[in-house]
Amino acid sequence: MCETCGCGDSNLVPVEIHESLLSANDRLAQHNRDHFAAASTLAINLMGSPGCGKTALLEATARQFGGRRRLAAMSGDLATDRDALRLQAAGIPSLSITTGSGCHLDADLVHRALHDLLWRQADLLFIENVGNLVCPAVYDLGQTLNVVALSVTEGEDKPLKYPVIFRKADLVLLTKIDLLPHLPQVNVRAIEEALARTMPEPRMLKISAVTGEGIADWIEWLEAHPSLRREPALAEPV
Ligand SMILES: Nc1nc2c(ncn2[C@@H]2O[C@H](COP(=O)(O)OP(=O)(O)OP(=O)(O)O)[C@@H](O)[C@H]2O)c(=O)[nH]1
Ligand SMILES: [Mg+2]
Repeated sequence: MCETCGCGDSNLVPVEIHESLLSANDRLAQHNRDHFAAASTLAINLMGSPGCGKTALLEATARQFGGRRRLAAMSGDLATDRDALRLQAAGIPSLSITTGSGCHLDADLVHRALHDLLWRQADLLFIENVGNLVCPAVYDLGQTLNVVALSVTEGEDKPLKYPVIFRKADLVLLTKIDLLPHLPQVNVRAIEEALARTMPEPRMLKISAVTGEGIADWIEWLEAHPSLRREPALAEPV
């Protein structure tokens, strides 16, 4: 049961308390946003179901950048720091935000993590949210971009069934496309149609963290963002 957003049982959190929690969160999110702007760091809230490939995407992202951009990451995880360790091994300064029973990150958790992570020099800060298609969509973290990863095995109807998170997404990454040859029943066109009915400005890229297909397009999309520092920070791969 989620005590903050009441996702487990909405009767347990009165509406007025829920709204006041959200407005407190929004104030802190703005504070985080000010920090990101002052440091010229593009912050990305990466969301998606458990196991959809968020950490694998970030590992592939680090490989593709090859040190041309400074990256940093924080990973929301109920009980382990495994994702942060994977990202550190991939060369991304990272820390874990352990949420215990919490099913999402909030602005306060991110703000506290900002004090413990060397992120100010980073061009891009990836905030890997807790694997969940519901609550992460509700809590502003101060990010500039919302990216949702959706793997090919989750079902074509997920944008229709979980519309809030897809409505807020600036980009959807269809992950694990290397599996498609083994999944004749998966209809990518139906996923695109569901996104077209959900996202105000539908935008989807197909990627595989395993083969690297589509990762260059994802990097190109990030590089095109107007608030990303124009000159890549580092000349040589690390
Ligand atoms: N075939 C294939 N498998 C992938 C791909 N990306 C991730 N996986 C596998 O999917 C599983 C989950 O990947 P993760 O990167 O841990 O997923 P996640 O979304 O970070 O998971 P949580 O943080 O636990 O929510 C692992 O076994 C990965 O090896 C991909 O592009 N293709
Ligand atoms: Mg992960």
